[in-house]
Amino acid sequence: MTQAQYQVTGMTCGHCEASVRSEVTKIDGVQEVQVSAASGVLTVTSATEIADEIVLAAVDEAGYSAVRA
Ligand SMILES: [Cu+2]
Repeated sequence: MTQAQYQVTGMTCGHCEASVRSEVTKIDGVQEVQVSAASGVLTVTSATEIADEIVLAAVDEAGYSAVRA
């Protein structure tokens, strides 16, 4: 099991969190997604490491931008 953290820009409320969670949860192999609009921190738990590009693309799909923390 592996965890990766990202810093997301632009989230302001629970709806933003839900959008990001929804897109990132769709990624193959993702087991748990924790996201906080207050801190901007996104934590992705998966069985095996997921390429940053895939997570960043999912965040982009939700309408936000992120960098690996
Ligand atoms: Cu929002």
